[in-house]
Amino acid sequence: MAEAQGMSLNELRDRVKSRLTHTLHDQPGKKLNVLVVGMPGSGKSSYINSMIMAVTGTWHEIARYGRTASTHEMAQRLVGESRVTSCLESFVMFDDNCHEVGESHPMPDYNKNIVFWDCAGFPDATEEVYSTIVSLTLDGRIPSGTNVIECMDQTPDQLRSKFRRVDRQMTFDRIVFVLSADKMVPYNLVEAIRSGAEKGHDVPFIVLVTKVDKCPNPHDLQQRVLGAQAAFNLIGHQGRFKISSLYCEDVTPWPDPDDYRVMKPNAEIDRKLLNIWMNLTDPNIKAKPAPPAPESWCTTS
Ligand SMILES: Nc1nc2c(ncn2[C@@H]2O[C@H](COP(=O)(O)OP(=O)(O)OP(=O)(O)O)[C@@H](O)[C@H]2O)c(=O)[nH]1
Ligand SMILES: [Mg+2]
Repeated sequence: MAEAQGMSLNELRDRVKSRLTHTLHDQPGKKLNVLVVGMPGSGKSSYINSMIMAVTGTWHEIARYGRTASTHEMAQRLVGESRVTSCLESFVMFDDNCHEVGESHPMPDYNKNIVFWDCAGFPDATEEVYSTIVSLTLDGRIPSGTNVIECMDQTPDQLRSKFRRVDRQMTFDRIVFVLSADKMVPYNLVEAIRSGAEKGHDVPFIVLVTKVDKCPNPHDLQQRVLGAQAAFNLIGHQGRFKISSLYCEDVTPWPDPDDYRVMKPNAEIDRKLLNIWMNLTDPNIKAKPAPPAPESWCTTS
């Protein structure tokens, strides 16, 4: 990442656009899959939208985020309005809506082969259930659109038998764990995801601490970050730690209520997220392929 230091924001953005355009260009049909996990309301959906905004400068809500869900109670109420993610849902990044009407695509030769998977946050799931769901997801056994919240009351064995069908084309290349700076580190969830991710996959991690603006005291923020680093115990380049606020009404609202735009570009957020793009698209960081499925399981080609 040292090479990205000292670059102007525009240079960094151009470098990222070039990386995105060339990602897997020698492997037609293959996708770069990124699984986004974290506690409810931590900012997973906002992160996906913000990663597009950092590259294009256009706010495009592909993952529905909790518009006003500043508290968990509000988030609970919004479940009925589908503002809270309850499914495992895949999003092709930089689709044809990612730019202003009348403008051309910011990366005309990009293959639309980067897919982010927004996974519902699980407030009450046991470590074993969450870790099984993460592991099954990484095996390519949970299809996009599955309501994973409804699966939470099942046992690991029930889950394994429910999701028998393996998509052998599917591998996850990265996991992004989103942690909110104003909340305690969810140790159970961290452990569940670590063990789910390690079961035969060894998927490189990025931990992103969000909502830094909600933690104005630098000492408190430092304590949170140290606690999270200890919980993840990230080593080598299998793990990266990032800290940034995301595009949201609290931090980056568009100043003119009569303007159709929702979020105002923010150079500090863009720089941090573009650096995350550099890491996500680094061809030297690789996940191990998922282990072969037992023969008794039905597989898709
Ligand atoms: N202040 C502040 N608010 C943020 C930030 N990032 C996201 N938010 C807000 O936090 C709320 C929850 O964000 P979401 O992106 O919906 O969170 P989520 O993790 O997808 O939530 P679930 O789908 O319910 O699990 C929304 O109101 C966001 O606008 C941030 O960095 N700072
Ligand atoms: Mg969400």
